[in-house]
Amino acid sequence: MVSHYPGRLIVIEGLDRAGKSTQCSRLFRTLEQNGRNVEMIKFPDRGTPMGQIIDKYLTDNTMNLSDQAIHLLFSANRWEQVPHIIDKLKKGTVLIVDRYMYSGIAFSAAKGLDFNWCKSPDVGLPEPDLVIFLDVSIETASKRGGYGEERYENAEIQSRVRSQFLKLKESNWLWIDANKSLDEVEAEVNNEVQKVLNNSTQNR
Ligand code: T5A
Ligand code: NA
Repeated sequence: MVSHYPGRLIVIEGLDRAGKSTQCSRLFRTLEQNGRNVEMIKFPDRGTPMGQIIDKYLTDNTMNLSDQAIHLLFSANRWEQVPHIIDKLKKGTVLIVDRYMYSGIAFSAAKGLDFNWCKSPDVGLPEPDLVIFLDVSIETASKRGGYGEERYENAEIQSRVRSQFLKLKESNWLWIDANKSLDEVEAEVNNEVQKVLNNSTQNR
């Protein structure tokens, strides 16, 4: 599916420590070097007032917030960026998005909230042209830097989250084995993104 704006929305998803932020930066650099008008966005955006509550929730296990309330905050944290996202897409920017609604749904549904209820607050967000899912094994992820510091970083939660992601997978998803080296994953990402961008140039 290709959006009706000249820009493109590329989402990178995956479990914790799958390499999302690293691959987003690498993709950004490549596209920038190729002369593309490109920008990176990350969710949660911890820099806004809502993002600061989310950050506290993730880093402070003693903070009590109902599962529904934090779910809605994560979603609102995306909605607050929508005017900016649409503005950029209208200007032809390629937006690289580090986590999106899929993380929102998968993490909350993994806690036991109703799957369809979890989906509803994000209905209407700009649809991605491509979702790249970095699939890392829990063993590999747990050996990567900083693992275990935040609320959801344990094997049991991560494996439940992965099953929820599987339910969200659609035809515009690319599922990559993220246990491979950074360079191998990067090559696959570049390859697939290039296809989406070539496609959109033809359609313009
Ligand atoms: N969440 C998020 C919700 O519950 N609801 C929501 O709506 C949203 C949006 C924080 C938490 O919030 C939850 C999900 C999360 O539990 P976050 O801020 O995205 O989300 O989390 P971060 O801590 O920023 O990121 P991650 O832990 O998910 O890590 P990344 O970005 O996947 O991994 P990255 O690139 O930082 O890499 C981690 C380390 O691994 C190495 C890197 O060099 C780095 O040291 N690495 C590799 N090493 C070898 N081979 C590879 N292929 C490697 N890839 C990465
Ligand atoms: Na990250």
